[in-house]
Amino acid sequence: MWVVATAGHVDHGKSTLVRALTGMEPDRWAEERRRGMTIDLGFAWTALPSGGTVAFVDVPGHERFVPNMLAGVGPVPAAMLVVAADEGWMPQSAEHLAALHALGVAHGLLVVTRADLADPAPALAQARAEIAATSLGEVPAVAVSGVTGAGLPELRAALDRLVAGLPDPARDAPVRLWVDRAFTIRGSGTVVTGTLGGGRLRVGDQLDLAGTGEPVRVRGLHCLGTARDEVAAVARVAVNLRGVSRDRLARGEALLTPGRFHRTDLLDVRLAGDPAADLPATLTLHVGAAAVAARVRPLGPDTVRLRLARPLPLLIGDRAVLRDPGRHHVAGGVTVLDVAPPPLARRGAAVARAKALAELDGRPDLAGELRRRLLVRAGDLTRMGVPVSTPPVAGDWLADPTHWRRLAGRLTAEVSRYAREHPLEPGVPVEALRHRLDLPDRALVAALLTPPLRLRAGRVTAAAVDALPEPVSRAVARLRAEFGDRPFRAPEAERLADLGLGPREIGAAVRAGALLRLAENVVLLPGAVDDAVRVLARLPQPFTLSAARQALDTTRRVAVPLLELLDRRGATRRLPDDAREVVTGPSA
Ligand SMILES: Nc1nc2c(ncn2[C@@H]2O[C@H](COP(=O)(O)OP(=O)(O)O)[C@@H](O)[C@H]2O)c(=O)[nH]1
Ligand SMILES: [Mg+2]
Repeated sequence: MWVVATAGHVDHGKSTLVRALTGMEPDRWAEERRRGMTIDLGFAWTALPSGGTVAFVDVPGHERFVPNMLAGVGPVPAAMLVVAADEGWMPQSAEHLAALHALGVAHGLLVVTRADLADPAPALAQARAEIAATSLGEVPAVAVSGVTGAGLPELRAALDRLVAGLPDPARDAPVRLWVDRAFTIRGSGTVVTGTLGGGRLRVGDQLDLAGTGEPVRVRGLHCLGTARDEVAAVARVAVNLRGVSRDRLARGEALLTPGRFHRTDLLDVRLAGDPAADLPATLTLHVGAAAVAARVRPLGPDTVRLRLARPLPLLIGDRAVLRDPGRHHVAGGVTVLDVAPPPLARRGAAVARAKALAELDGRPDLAGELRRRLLVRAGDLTRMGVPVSTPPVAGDWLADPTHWRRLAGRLTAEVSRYAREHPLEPGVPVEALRHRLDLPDRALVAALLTPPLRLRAGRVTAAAVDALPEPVSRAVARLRAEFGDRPFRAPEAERLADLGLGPREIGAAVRAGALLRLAENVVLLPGAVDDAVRVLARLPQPFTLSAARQALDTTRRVAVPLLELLDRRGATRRLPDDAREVVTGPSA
């Protein structure tokens, strides 16, 4: 089954056309039939020549009911734009087309109706040109008369070709069913309807209400007027719900697969077309079948932060319409860039955020999200609409690779520092490391450990150091204490000899990860490499050997082999004139 929404100016023949195609009455209300005007959404369906079924969401054309129109087209990926031959292009032809464009609708059909009343050619030519400039692009066009039936076979054939070109829905996706109607049926209780764009529904399923998060159960399902045990996308569905009364449900609510969506009242979006400069402070955000007041805070030239009056289950990449309800026109389309944006409390945070947003395009990007969030739970990202394809570093934590390497370096340095400050303790308590590295979970500390570091009885120790012969580990402990706050002042050869650290002992300590050997009789503590990179990164780049030596507060005897080691590890780069620079980015 496929779902197509109508669009077009009032009285251009949309409902007449749906009636002629389906034999069903899309205007459901007595008032609509009395006034001969669609006020709310109508629903009807028919079999196509190919055997497939197309359901129509028939929308009102009157400018007063544009919000209803938006609720109907919001979840629907294809549109049938209707223009009357005798009236041609009119204001709501343009406004409806603008809404379809704002939502990024890419599949459509132009129908010029009332072709029995006037030559359809001029209306057709103008409408085609208007449509060609939008997300719909070049669309097929058919001239019909809903009264004489002329052109209807061609229209059915064109609809068949239209639906054949629609993308296949993701049937294993979680369900986000935007409610476009809610009512009570005597004997059954609460029923909601909507366009199921992805996933599947079964009788007995538990779903969450987006508004409150409370659980509801599917008691019955109807599709095309028939009871079903299961309905897969794409479909128009009616869902009979257990566990919720009618007055708790309204258009704009959504039924969700539990735990699969992030409900947010704060989001960052990109505006299409017009710049953000002179937007009113409050607009209405139309997304899915929902319409919610939004406070607008401009960030970049085409990016804004929206604070919603109530939370919605939004995904990165969702398309929506911002509309000024007072001025009766579509202010523009938005693409959701971030549904869990950082607060803008610090000074300069808004400017930094605008810069970050300038690089986003609404396509979920795992590497980019990790780069911005550094550490994040896989479940949190999938709930925002980001597919996760990399393994977690611990539990369901994902880490940005560069950040993770830096954390590992900091962890080693913290372990050494702690050992210096608490020489008598058998290692660092895990909680102390978690706190010092500002990690949200102790499991991350454990995951950062690499030999010779290991976890024993809630503390992190350099395991192999314990395995060194007593005199050597005691000598290393003395050295560690003597470094004090000058980590690059390597002890003189005589001092090493005094402590009983000859080449063999030093070799054992290096293998155990307790010392770092730069050259014969030149040793530092293992954390010195990372410390040195941090110190050097603060120098004006590039820097000379002498500048490095001074910054590190050491001598040529240490600085020369230390810089060579950093070169080999790719942390620094030696330039042709012998100056160096710190390599930033992933290889550092
Ligand atoms: N002659 C003629 N009248 C039509 C045709 N389609 C619609 N109408 C008339 O135009 C008026 C508005 O039609 P309707 O379907 O309600 O327009 P909507 O507001 O776009 O849904 C009604 O009086 C219809 O009978 C057509 O193809 N030929
Ligand atoms: Mg109508």
